Amino acid sequence: MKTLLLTGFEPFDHDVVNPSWEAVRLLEGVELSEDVRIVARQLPCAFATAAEILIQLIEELKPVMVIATGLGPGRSDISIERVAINVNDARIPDNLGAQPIDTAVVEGGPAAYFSTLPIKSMVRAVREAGIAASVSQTAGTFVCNQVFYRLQHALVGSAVRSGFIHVPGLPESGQPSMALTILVEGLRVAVSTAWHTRADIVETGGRVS
Ligand code: PCA
Repeated sequence: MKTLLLTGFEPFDHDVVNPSWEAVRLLEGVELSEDVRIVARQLPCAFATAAEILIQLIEELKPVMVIATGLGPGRSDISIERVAINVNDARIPDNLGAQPIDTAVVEGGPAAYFSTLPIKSMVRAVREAGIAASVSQTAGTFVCNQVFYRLQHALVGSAVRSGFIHVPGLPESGQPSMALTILVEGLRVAVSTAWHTRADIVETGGRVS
């Protein structure tokens, strides 16, 4: 059996749950095809350790695809990220108290990396399943963007495609939200579409602002 590595984050900013992990852990073991199944892992919300752990997991599990997910507070849909940028600019401290401001993710690295997932196809498939989704043009400048950038940096030139998805809060957060069962189904559709689609489609999938 081959592995599609799917990660979610631990809670941060005084939250007690992180919907990215709550959803991803329910997808552990899901078979995407006869020979590929999802392996779910949690990442710490810390600049010093999250990307290191992800890269270690890639070495250990030798996945055929890697999709990281995180909570995007205020997001109202499943946001398929297009681009990771080479900037850390933390609005709040991470779970280890680090708050890098205007530092590079990778010193001397390119300004940005694009997702290598078929982002438009993923948006379309999730929408066709009746679940809100869009392409997002920024993954922010906190731990999620850092992990996304390090992920793309680590896999440059590799046949393993990778990317990042931000998810809304849960209804009890009082923020724009999505129910957990819908989130799980939306992520399942997004991940399955990523795995089964080689060439992306060309159509609108972004938001107006
Ligand atoms: N969201 C944060 C970090 C962890 C998470 O789930 C972010 O968007 O950077």
